[in-house]
Amino acid sequence: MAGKDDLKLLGVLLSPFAVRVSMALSLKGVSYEYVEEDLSNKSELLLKSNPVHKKVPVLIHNGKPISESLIIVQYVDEQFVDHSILPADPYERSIARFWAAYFDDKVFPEFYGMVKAKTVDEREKKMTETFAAIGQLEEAFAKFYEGKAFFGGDSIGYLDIVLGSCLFWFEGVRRVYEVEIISSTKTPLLAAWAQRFGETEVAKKEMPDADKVVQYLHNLHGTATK
Ligand SMILES: N[C@@H](CCC(=O)N[C@@H](CS)C(=O)NCC(=O)O)C(=O)O
Repeated sequence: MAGKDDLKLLGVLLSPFAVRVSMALSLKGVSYEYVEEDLSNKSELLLKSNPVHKKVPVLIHNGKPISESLIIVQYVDEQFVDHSILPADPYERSIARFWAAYFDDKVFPEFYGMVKAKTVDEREKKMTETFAAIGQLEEAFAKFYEGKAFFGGDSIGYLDIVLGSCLFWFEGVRRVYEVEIISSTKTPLLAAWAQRFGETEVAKKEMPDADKVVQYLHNLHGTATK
């Protein structure tokens, strides 16, 4: 990396969206300053950098802010050429983008709805919807990626980062609710992928501890930490 790059990442520890950006920068071997935001008291820098959504992550590159994790990861890939994150082939790239958007539009909202659910009935409904949504991803893996170690091929790429950034949340939810979002029985291809993903250097370095999610869930629902 040229010495001229000044990179600042605004994030919060438990944001899988911010973790995506850390993972992308880590894959590229790019150094950056991480700034932990307080979402109950957002900084002027965050409000000024992402005035539309006022959300993390924001990557500020040489003073210029970029928002929305999927867009930031693509930006990082285009800006820093070492270790491509998106596939080179335009069709494969479109497939990776399709499933990344699918994850954010369909899987994550159901999953987060389950996390936030206030009643058992609501949680079970959201759980069923999460399973249905993740089932489509299992089918996508079989159709487009079977035989590959990662969505990115031999090494992790765009879709790996998008899905992989949520694995610590899935683990936290497993510990608290005893529900496996990705399991060897229902989604065997994704379960094997998740195992491989967890063993990568990037995951070991950038994935927050699932204990933090456990703590968050207990605080959210006012229950004692086990
Ligand atoms: N689509 C956004 C989602 C980002 C997002 O939801 N960020 C949350 C933290 S995980 C946030 O900043 N929430 C603050 C708020 O909603 O006010 C992305 O991919 O970057």
